[in-house]
Amino acid sequence: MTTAKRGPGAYERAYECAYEHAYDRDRLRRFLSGEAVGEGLSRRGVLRFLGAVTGLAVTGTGAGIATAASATAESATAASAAAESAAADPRAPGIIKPLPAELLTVRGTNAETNWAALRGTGYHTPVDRFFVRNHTATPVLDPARWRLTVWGSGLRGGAVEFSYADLRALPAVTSSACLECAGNGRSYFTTQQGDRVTGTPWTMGAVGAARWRGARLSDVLRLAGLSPRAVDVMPRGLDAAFVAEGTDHGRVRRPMPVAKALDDVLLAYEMNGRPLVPDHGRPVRLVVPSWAGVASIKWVGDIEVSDRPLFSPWNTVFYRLFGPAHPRGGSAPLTRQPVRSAFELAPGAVFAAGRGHRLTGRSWSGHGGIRRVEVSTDGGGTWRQARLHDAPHPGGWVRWSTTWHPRGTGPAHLLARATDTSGNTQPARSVPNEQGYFFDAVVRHAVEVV
Ligand SMILES: Nc1nc2c(c(=O)[nH]1)N[C@H]1C(S)=C(S)[C@@H](COP(=O)(O)O)O[C@H]1N2
Ligand SMILES: [Mo]
Repeated sequence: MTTAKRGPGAYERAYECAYEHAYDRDRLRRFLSGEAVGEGLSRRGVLRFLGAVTGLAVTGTGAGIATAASATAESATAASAAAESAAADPRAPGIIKPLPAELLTVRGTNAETNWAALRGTGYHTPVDRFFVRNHTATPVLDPARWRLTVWGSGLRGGAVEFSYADLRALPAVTSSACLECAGNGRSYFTTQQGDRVTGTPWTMGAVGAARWRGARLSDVLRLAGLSPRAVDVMPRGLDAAFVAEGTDHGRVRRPMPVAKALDDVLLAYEMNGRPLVPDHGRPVRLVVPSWAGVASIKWVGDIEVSDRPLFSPWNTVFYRLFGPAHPRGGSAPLTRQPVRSAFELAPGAVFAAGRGHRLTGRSWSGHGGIRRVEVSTDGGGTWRQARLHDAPHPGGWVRWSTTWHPRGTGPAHLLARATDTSGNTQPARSVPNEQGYFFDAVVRHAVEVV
């Protein structure tokens, strides 16, 4: 566990830091204009907030790391490549692959998979419809010139560099795993529960399963001279620094405990049997099975290995749960993804009354395989078990199906509720948090019977 690895002092510092970062822009503005008296953040706290942000943005420089300036130049190339591609398709700034509206829905710099486009596609999500979550823009990197630098106080010696050929020469491992954004389903906090949350308003399409192939992170760390004193491992992307609301958070990076890094994490160079495409991390990305997608750093350029706990905005300000239902100062950094389900249907799909329809969907969990899926076609009144088409597999999903004979016409709601092998079942209501992570409640999928 993350908590066991960190001293209580470090945790308190993280909580304090995150607490100071926890307020969204509106609340900060209201505070600064004197409106938010009694919300628990002092003016001195705000000054420290601003100082802490600057401190976070300048951490972690090491030998052989591309500068933010060069990453920006690469992003500019990506943006113009995206502008030239597929004139008829909707565009997302910085995404290179085509984004046909039947397959993907653009949300800012991101694109989510349309669930209806997964029907009949097999276990793995085809790359053409796999969701893209970019904090900035896809950089175009040349595998022949790419280097991975492993460095830090958690190594016995100095920094060690790996080329693409070096990684390819290591034993290759293949792993079928879901990759999912912690904010997947976020829009349902608002549309289904009336909660106000911030962030990309995903429906349920910020998830995919792929066959990943690459080197084990554990092999690379051992070759780099991992010290027994190492505690945390922090990979960092080569994409441009993430700047939001005037704060430069630096390049995307997120620490994980050494125990996870040595367990099942890959430095992947292939996805579904082909070299990674730029949007999904070419030439090399991390794949951190079962964990929030942000851990799976794309375009990795360096990995800091530390003998002390590491912090970045992605385990302090972001990817923790804040709000009245959570510990003051925020939850521990998010790791394993919750249980979720989706129908392979468009929102508002239309069904003919008086005949049978095969309903299909998928369920998944970061806490194990999926043991049971129940479906309700009467808005949650009665439930029946769906047929599972895949064996429960930790880190993966299961496909399922059931038959529905709608009688009356008019609007209806289809519900799917999964239970994982650890005993977690999707609740009727998800406990809200300010940034809208981990929506795990049963989605009420609106359809129409005619
Ligand atoms: N370097 C880098 N890595 C990154 C990100 C990013 O913006 N930059 N986004 C993260 C997030 S929040 C998610 S959910 C996954 C998305 O991976 P995908 O775009 O291949 O689907 O990548 C993660 N890795
Ligand atoms: Mo994400």
